[in-house]
Amino acid sequence: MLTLLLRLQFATKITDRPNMREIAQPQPVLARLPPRRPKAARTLGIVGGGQLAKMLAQSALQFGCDIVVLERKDHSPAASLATETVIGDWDNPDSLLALGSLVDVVTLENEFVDADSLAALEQFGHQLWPAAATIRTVQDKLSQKRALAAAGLPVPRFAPVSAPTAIASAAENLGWPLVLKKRRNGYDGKGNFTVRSAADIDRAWAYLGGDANGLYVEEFCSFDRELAMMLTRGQDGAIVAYPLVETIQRDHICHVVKAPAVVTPEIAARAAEISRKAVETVACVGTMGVELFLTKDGNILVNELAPRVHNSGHYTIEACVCSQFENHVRAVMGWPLGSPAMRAPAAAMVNLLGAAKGSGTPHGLSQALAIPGAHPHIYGKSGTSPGRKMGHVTALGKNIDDAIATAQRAADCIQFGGDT
Ligand code: AIR
Repeated sequence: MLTLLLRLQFATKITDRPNMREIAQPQPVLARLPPRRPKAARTLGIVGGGQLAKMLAQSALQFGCDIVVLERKDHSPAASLATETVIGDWDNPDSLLALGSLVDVVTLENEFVDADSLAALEQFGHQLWPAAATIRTVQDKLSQKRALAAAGLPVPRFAPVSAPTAIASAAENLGWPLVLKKRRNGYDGKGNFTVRSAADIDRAWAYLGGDANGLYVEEFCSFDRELAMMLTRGQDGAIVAYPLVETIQRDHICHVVKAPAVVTPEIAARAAEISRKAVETVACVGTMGVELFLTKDGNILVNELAPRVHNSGHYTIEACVCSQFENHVRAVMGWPLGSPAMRAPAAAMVNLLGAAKGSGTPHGLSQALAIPGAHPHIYGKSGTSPGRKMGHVTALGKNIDDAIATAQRAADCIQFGGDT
């Protein structure tokens, strides 16, 4: 890929009127950089160019890799780090093959890519991690739940539903309320509807587009807390597990992550055992997130799997010897995994969400940077809207309260939106 440097030259034209200067339009000059560094050790292709791709790219660049991103548009958070962006649709096998032809290894930053198109990539001999078979099982939440249940892992009770009438029948078993979910393409609460009684069924079905989308139901789990574990599995099957964390969600969007979760050693051990088995069940290569419920009676259930780096692991950039992003790159490249151990007794991450419609430019960054120990990350999205994930702040501490206080103080300084 040829990297082009856009250099703006400002030409000043003196007019014939005395004391009047007219500034001419800047003249863009395209200059080709001289042949640059040697060929990259390896080139990583990432399907998707959002914040997860950007943080993956930052880790891959550390190892001298080149990055190529596949996105629908030319501007994306990861594009500024990539040597090239292939503009195209993820679900189009041709776009995926174009990406595959430019890189050594392809990985994904979201699980919504059509599994048949991914399988075509593998059939043409391209390396893809996680494999298409893993994505196929995980991207359909019903098949994911079936795979976990078949492996003996604890999950909320669930049932397929192919018509609104099936919801009432399922409720005879699962009780009210229950949660109607889209089988595919739902995240951050998009794709769920809590059905409190038979009177809600038609509204829920219409809201989730049940006639066009595959849906299923799950029992409503009245949990005490939401927990999560990040793990990375190498191509050789070796697994490293990050500490169990607690996630605080509002309106189904993650707001705060506390690391490590303050739970008994028995609960931490049980969560680790379940998470490890979940990763093995779907044979995920790379980093994977396991979202868990801690029920009021002290049981652990698997809520959902994410076959990718995950919001609940962003704290690992500063807080762990080797971050979830670095370990993902190591895993997909076939390199040895690094230590997931924490560098501090506690860490907290606070998400920066858009407050209103506006630009992606943060306000108050400089005030946040004045707070010692706060590490803001700004994703570089071109616009914002209420609830959109625009960045995050991580802080380490001697205990969790200490870490949260620092991260929250910095996060409170930064606003996105309301500026256009
Ligand atoms: N993402 C993917 N699955 C879940 C999440 N959070 C990340 C990916 C994706 C980005 O969110 O990095 O590219 C999309 O963010 P947005 O704000 O454009 O919806």
